[in-house]
Amino acid sequence: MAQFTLYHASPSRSSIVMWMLEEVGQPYDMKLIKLSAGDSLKPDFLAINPMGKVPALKHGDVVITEVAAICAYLADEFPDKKLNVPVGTPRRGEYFKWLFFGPSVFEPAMTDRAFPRKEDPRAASLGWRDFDTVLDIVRKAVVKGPFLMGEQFTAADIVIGSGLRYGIMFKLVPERKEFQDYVARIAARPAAQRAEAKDKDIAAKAA
Ligand SMILES: N[C@@H](CCC(=O)N[C@@H](CS)C(=O)NCC(=O)O)C(=O)O
Repeated sequence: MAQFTLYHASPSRSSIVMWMLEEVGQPYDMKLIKLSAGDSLKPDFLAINPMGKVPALKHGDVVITEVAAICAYLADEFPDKKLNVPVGTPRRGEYFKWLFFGPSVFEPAMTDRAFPRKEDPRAASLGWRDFDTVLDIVRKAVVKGPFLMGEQFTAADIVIGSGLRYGIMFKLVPERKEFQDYVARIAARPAAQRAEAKDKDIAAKAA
């Protein structure tokens, strides 16, 4: 039995964690959760993640949920892979900024764009700005390249880059060259390709 078990619905946000697991190169077992069959809301899975959402990653007796938390955890767990910015390095602050920016700013702003509200909430009470402003912040960060932290590819690229990939796929992020170039750079990584191939294989078997 591998030390990690990924609860995965293919394709979904848990595909991002699969990519991260491929980056750290650790063996992992996979438990497939079929969202269309309501698996995520069944008691067995609710015992793993009471929110009934994938991904969840089991490491020994510990269950970790939330994409960005899992990516940060794995990056710190395997520092030899150089996917984190270590404690004691001032740039860890910027690295953390991007890890948190993904789920707490980029994703909610993109969701607001995808599902506009009937009534605009008070901007000052939201933890994020409008999608165009947020996207421009991401654009300025990726245009310098090659990665968010410069020459070093980190878990933050997996989090923010996956948001961009999905955003482009769902036509929420404009197909601008700077986004496409960055996404192509990270998607070409062997680990990203392995994760994508595994998702294709799962989809083919389910068809
Ligand atoms: N905040 C969570 C979001 C996870 C999430 O929304 N997962 C979706 C799949 S992409 C899910 O499990 N949906 C099933 C459902 O809502 O029943 C994270 O970042 O991990």
